Amino acid sequence: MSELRPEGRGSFLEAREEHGLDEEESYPAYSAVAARTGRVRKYFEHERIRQTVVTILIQGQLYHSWEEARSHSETFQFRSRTFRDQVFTEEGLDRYVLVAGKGDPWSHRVTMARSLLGLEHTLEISYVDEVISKDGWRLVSPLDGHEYVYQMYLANDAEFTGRISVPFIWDRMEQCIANNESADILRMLNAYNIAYLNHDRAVDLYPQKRAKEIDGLNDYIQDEINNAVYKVGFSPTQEIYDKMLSQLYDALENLDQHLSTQRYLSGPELCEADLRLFATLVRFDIVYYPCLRCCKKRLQDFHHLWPYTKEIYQTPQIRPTVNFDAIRKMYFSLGFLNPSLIIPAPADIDFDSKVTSTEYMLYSAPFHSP
Ligand SMILES: N[C@@H](CCC(=O)N[C@@H](CS)C(=O)NCC(=O)O)C(=O)O
Repeated sequence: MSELRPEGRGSFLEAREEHGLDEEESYPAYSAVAARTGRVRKYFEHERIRQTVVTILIQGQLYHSWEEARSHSETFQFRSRTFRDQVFTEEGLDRYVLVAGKGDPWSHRVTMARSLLGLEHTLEISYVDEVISKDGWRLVSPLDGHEYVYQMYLANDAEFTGRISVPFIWDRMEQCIANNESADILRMLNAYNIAYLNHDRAVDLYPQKRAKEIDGLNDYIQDEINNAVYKVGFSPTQEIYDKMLSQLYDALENLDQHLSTQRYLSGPELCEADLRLFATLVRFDIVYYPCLRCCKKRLQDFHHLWPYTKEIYQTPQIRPTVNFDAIRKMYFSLGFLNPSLIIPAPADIDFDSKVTSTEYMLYSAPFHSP
């Protein structure tokens, strides 16, 4: 654990500085949207970023490109708003719907928790299309009369300014978004399960006695892994790319080492941080390697991370939450990353292969019968 830098956000902030993003904005999955300062503006003037398709709302109006948004006003301030209501009380979850994407890693954290905690019949889910449309995410089936996600953001505030992201919790009673932060939703689902359903605490993704450690791991993984793959993929220059790539692989090596002595990130039990790491790892060789140029080494070539990923994948509640087709379609349909829009054939990667006895030895803690 000593190798991990739970509080060490230094390299991340430095990278943001170079990418021209400021401290508060989390790096969005595939639309670089943050223009609050001249420095940020300079970043968006870079040719590669200008071509990035961005669907955002500014004072209730939908824009489809960064340039179009800029035309709104030379001096507009873009501050993406988040909704962070703490919901899920003893009244139950009937009034809520989870809106999620099947290919999206931020949604995946939440859908995995929903499945592991056995809440599939307790919390309704509504998916968005696998591929994002010109007007942002569209719901597979309209929800409370809304066809597009941006309409739901406007239900909260007709003058909404911000990104139109999934996942989020839709409150059917209030007809508004209660929370659109995946980290909160994951935590709230676990808390709900502990408080009202799972009294024997058979599954607890955030045990109080390990809370501090898990918080540190979450920070580290968010910065150095979850967001880092996008920092590599969206690097506007060779120099930044080289640096981001080397930081990403340092962190992967670090975690690989960390998992050489324990089964999961914080010990013998799966926790929140494992789900957050897994969401990136399971996508790594499928899309981040070919599409975001995270190609120094495949995930399959890591001694510990690979069997760790396979083991989590093979957990019966997790496997159905992974949709490789949706993952490939989502990323390879992004024109600024893949101008031809040709979706490559699926890579021949066997996530179901049994963790071998060599891997078993390397990946030290007992988990499969050898
Ligand atoms: N803070 C959010 C970020 C979620 C996020 O970046 N979602 C992506 C999913 S691919 C999205 O909807 N992006 C659309 C956009 O930013 O325009 C969370 O973790 O819940």
